[in-house]
Amino acid sequence: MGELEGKKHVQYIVSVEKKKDSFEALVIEHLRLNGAYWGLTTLDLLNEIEAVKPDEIVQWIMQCQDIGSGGFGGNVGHDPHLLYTLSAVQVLALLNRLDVLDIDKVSDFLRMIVQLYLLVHLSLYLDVAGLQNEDGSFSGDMWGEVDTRFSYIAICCLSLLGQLSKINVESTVNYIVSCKNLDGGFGSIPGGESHAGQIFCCVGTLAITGSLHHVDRDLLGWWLCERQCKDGGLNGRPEKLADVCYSWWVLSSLVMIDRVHWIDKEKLTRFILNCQDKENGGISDRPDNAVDVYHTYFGVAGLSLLEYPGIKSIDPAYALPVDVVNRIFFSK
Ligand code: BD6
Ligand code: ZN
Repeated sequence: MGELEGKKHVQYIVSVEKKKDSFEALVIEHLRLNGAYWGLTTLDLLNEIEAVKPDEIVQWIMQCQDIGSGGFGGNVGHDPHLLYTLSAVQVLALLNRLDVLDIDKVSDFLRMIVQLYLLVHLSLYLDVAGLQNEDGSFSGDMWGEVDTRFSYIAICCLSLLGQLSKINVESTVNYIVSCKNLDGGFGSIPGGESHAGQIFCCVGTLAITGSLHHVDRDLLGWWLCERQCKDGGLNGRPEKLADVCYSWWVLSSLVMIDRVHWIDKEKLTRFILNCQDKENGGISDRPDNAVDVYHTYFGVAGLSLLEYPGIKSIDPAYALPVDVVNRIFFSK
């Protein structure tokens, strides 16, 4: 089995950061704040956060904030969105610079979005019978695949900011529980198909709020470990190909419910290592494909959960290095 090319991955991340006018940089322009989170967390997990200048990053992040609402956009001048607000909070936590935030302003933005979302969801809920198909399933199209992600983002950010009391945690937990399926998994809406990404969001929300007793650990653990394919990699739902990023979505959930020993760790480690570009650094979704920062991060994060030597431990619920999470919660 090949080894982890940690140094090459660090070079790759730093080079993407510098090539601001390359094709890849253009494609991810609207995702830059997410890219910063993926890239910087990878560097930190590999013990190389010194490869970047924190002050410049903090300054740029604060330029992505929408002054009116308090939320963050994906880049300077972009509309604020929950997704980028989470990345901003995570990167500032990583750099130990949460102090630059006006915490009330950011948490008011989160509260407003959550309330708006619950309102929309509730009115759709009343209409739900009209969306039921003949086979009893629900058509979720009009909601998209975003619901349980919103719950996770709000809970994760507010918890990191020490502001969980700003929203109704109980109703958020109840909503998550209503998305639980008979197979033990979770979907994006009540009745939505189980999907590893949504399972992470739901289990993560329950873990952060101390509500994991709502999970049937054996049933969900069974569904999750069934995600391991013959090639050792994990897929996101039945019949799909293995993909490095699901090493994170599936494994983090398994760790949170204490069932990670149900998968073949060695085969999965080999699958992730086989997705490395050994010459130029970076990790791809599956062997021989082109690398990107997203899969590089989730590959390294997956290896961290597999306790690969030389990588820092990552917290499965907050998706931040364990030492960062401990600093936030235990050393104030
Ligand atoms: C998320 C994660 C946690 C909380 C809330 C969230 N909302 C959205 C996400 C997932 C987000 C992320 O990882 N943030 O850190 N994903 C993306 O930004 C990717 C970007 C991307 C686009 C195209 C190719 C590669 C990466 N994204 C928008 C996706 O849809 C990816 C696409 C993909 C990756 N590999 C194969 N396809 N899919 C994805 O993130 O799936 C996991 C998922 C799905 C639903 C809910 C949560 C996680
Ligand atoms: Zn992927």
